[in-house]
Amino acid sequence: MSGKPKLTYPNGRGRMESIRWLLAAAGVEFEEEFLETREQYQKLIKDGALLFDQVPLVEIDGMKMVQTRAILSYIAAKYNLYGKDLKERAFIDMYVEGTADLMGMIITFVFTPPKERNLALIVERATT
Ligand SMILES: N[C@@H](CCC(=O)N[C@@H](CS)C(=O)NCC(=O)O)C(=O)O
Repeated sequence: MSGKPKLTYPNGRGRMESIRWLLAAAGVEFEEEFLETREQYQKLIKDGALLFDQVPLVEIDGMKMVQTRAILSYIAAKYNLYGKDLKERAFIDMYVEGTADLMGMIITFVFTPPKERNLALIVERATT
């Protein structure tokens, strides 16, 4: 083991992308394992690596961390990127929750029939 955090996720941006950005902003190098088969994913579950049977999985400081926002909070706090005081942290949390809502809208959009999609609302939320 190299000591670098190890990120496990399918080969795509998805929920792992904000974690990659945060590590990059903190100047931390990391390794990645891309899940390409169902068997890889099932092995992680069988080995007890996924607390809620979901990825992203980030192995860091001896922990197998899941849940995107918990991972982000840990990395942000560890590398002093989580505000200088409680109020700044509150604003960071509000921003994180707002962007998570936006991400939810985008994910829902993909699975909504084309005639029912409201792209204008997503663009408005993303830009204002
Ligand atoms: N609340 C979790 C949601 C994680 C999640 O939905 N992960 C998806 C991939 S993006 C997953 O593992 N799906 C497989 C499953 O739920 O069986 C987080 O924020 O990390």
